[in-house]
Amino acid sequence: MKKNKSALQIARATYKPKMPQTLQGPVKVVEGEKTQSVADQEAIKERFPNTYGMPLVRFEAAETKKDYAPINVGVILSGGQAPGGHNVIAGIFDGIKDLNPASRLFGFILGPAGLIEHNYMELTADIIDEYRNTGGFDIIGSGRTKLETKEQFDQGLIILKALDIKALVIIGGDDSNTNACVLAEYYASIKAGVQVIGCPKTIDGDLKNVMIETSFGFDTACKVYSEVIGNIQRDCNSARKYWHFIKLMGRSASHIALECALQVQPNYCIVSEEVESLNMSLDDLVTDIAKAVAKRAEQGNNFGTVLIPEGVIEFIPAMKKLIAELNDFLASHKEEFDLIRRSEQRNYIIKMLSKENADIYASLPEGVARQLTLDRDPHGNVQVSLIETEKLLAEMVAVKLAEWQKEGKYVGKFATQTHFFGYEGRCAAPSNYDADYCYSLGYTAAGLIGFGMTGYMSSVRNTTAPASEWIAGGVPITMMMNMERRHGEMKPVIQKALVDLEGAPFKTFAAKRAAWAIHTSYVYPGPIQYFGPTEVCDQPTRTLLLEQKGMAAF
Ligand code: FBP
Repeated sequence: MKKNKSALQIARATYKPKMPQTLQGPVKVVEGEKTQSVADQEAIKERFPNTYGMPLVRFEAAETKKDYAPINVGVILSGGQAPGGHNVIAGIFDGIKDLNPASRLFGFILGPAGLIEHNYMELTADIIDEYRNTGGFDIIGSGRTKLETKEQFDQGLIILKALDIKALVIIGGDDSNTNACVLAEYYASIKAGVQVIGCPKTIDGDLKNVMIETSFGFDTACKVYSEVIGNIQRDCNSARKYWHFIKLMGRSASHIALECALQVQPNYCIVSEEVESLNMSLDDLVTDIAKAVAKRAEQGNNFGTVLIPEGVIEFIPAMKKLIAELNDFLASHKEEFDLIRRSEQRNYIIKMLSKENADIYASLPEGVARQLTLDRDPHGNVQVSLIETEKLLAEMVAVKLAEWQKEGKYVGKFATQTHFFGYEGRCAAPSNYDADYCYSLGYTAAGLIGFGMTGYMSSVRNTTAPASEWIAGGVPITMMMNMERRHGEMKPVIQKALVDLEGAPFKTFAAKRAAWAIHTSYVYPGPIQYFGPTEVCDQPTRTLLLEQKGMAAF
């Protein structure tokens, strides 16, 4: 066995990602309808005069291969890791080599900062081969530097020109692709001669729309979390003594929690979007969970599982207001706050907040109150992954049950375990779905480059069908945009896809959850399988199946 490599890694390196039939030979581009942004058309058009209104494009098989000149391409991994990133890069590499074997690929190191700081490496065949079908972004690293100012774009152009790079692929989430679009527009406006193409990445699953079925990494991450939740469910059904409160990553949308719920059938799953739409308070949420615990206790079942999306705190309307005031306050008083003695910080914040928010802040357990004042991310947001919502809810449910016990309304035992699953899934070896999807996204990006496109996102659709039937093409990024207030200013941004409460995934969950709450209906998905029968190895997520085939698919 090779040093530093597991047997699975060695076997997996030889996996050949499945691809759409159309990409397996010469292709031509077929133009579809001209596009419009999803909202605020006039405002978006005004800001993107060179890249607005372009048509959808689709690749179709051609009789003969066009002649392509060799091209140098740059690639950036932006934001949080997501399984499959290395296959996107492998797909780009193979794609541009197929255009012309003299083409070259350069990776910018540690995210957008690599472009600005001129930190790069050439990605040659031997390097690419080491990373095929592996998880992680370690081939070139990733970072969260925002690429948004003209100075940064000009600085980037210096190195792009020096390396004779004519196209740049940015692999990122909604914010990074918004920035890719702004960069594409800017380079087009100054006739820089550099195309910019985006690729949809994020385990959170919230970069999707009519033309982008899913962001890569969502499939693998959810399968990893579901495996572990399944194991916990089997443990809790064996010992029958704990309630497990499990927080799952997903900064804002609840797609991950919902997908895991559909896979494992827990006793309770919070969907943040529903919490907001019902205008629930923290106490409402705690009461609802406590009721589920009490009902199971009536049948002698003092165990269960509760899934918690990490972003829930910001969807509780009262907490959202509190966090907004805290964000504004800390943005202007951070230095003063840091000088206050740790033991006094809580009282200091209570004094500084409006009465309504101060009352809520004062009612929070010490730990969570502190976590709400921790450093913000580069976008000025609370880092929700640092807030221990799972502990907060477990503690508050315990208090509620103790009150009910005194009043004679609850008889049972309530012992808890808390967990947070996030980083465990972000760099897992990509499932077959992600390995195939990512390779096709990368190969498609190379095709878009070959046909001279800019301001497009690589799109691979129809992915619940066998890979040979997938549809590859490009979507103008401006099509996904609307105007939103960011830091007090209206900005064009890609619309984030939250859980649709009218959609089949949520409706299916809503139809089943009452039964899952009372009965022990756990499903144990087991680990991702990379080799074996297709019904075991090539299943897309429940979310995608339900979205494409309706509730009957469950
Ligand atoms: P992206 O949106 O950049 O893909 O990252 C998503 C995510 O994994 C969230 O689920 C999580 O809240 C956040 O990143 C954690 O960020 P960090 O890696 O900076 O701790």
